[in-house]
Amino acid sequence: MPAQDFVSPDSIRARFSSAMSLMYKQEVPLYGTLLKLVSEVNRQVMAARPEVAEALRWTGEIERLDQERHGAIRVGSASELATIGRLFAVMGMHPVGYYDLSSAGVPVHSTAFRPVHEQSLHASPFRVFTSLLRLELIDDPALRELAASILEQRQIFTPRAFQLIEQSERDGGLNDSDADAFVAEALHTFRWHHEATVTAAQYQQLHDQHRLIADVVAFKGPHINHLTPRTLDIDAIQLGMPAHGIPPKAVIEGPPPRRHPILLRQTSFKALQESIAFRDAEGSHTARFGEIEQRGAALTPKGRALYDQLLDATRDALGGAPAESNADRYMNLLAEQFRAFPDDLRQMREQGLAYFRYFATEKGLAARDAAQRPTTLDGLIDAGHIHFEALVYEDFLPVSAAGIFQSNLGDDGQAEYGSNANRDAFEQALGMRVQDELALYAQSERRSLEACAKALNLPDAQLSS
Ligand code: OOG
Ligand code: NI
Repeated sequence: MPAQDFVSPDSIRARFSSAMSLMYKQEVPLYGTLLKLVSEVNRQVMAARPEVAEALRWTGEIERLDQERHGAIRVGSASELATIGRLFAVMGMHPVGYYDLSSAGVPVHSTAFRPVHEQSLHASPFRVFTSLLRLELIDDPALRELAASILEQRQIFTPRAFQLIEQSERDGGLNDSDADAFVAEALHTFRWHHEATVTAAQYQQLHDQHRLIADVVAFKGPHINHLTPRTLDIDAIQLGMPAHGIPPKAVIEGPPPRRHPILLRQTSFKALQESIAFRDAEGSHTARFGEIEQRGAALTPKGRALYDQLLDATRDALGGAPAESNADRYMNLLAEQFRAFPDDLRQMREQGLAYFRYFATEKGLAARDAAQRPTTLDGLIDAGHIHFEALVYEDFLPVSAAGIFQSNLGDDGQAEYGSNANRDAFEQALGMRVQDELALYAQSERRSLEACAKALNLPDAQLSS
């Protein structure tokens, strides 16, 4: 088949993202309520703070805001992870970053499957935070055996999904109707199943070891456990949730409120209790929850080191994990520590704390052939020939992710696994390397400078940041 008949992976991802959203709205009606609350708040923010809307227009994010969502799944074995990787690749989603959550008491390690180029992110920013259960961290050998043998017997992909993945890999893409078929088949992998694959007693055994283990092992597939919209004001959402009958977790994960948001702030609400048909009895399980995120600037290694240092200092000062009882004190300590992180885009740029996108302005374009004009990036910025905006953070944060996991697993009985980061083992299971997110941000920034140089008729080298 000629390649021009293939639909782009971006388009397959966009179709998949909206199909997932539709499915999740039907499965978890509260998600629909949340979407309404988020779009209401986003509209209010853009009306009240024109500078926020203006920044979103420069970067084009205003167009992707309503499309914006991430989801999360947990898989049980290396072969499931490897096939998930191939399935996501069909829709242009690649593994970025490695997250070790064992140090926070969750026996998984994870990556985010996401588009990597800014144009693809713009077309459809959908991402899936994907965790692999680490059976090797279960200390009871009999239970480990049981879990492994149950997982071995399940098949989380439909035969037609396998065929279409292979076809896409072989031919280099899918045509329009095959793409639709692929989306429909892929959706099955992420559905909720009312029937468990285990008896009530087996479920209890797995659950007693760790709730997460039961969630991964006892079911037919890696049900999507949340879909997260992006808000422009997470504090307003946190405050507004109770009035909508949605009880939020105790604290917002990530950095404190700022004029210029950095990285990622997240909050969530508790899992739903769902009735389950075990093989021998009726019962219940909690797995699925709601989450909201606010995204800000991607940080350079220097900025990220400062963020990690300030977050650690906050937790040290608190003397424990943030919870209901110390939520106010935690948020105050966080705000206090983060005074050391400049809340000003110019300073963040001058100090090399964040990545940026650069744009040639009307004024710059008008002076394109002028004999006299500034020749350095700083000079062009000062003269108003180049405008810059923060590059948005597209990834996740390990401490925050652990907080989201914990809030939905219950604060009781936190397990201890020590620190067990093992990126090599994860990549071996996945069958490929995960990409370095910092390199992706640096490339994206570089491309925007190259585009400016071209638009302004300047030699590239002149605009090295
Ligand atoms: C994933 C929790 C982490 C995030 O956005 O950081 C997460 C899970 O519960 O499977 O979703
Ligand atoms: Ni999430």
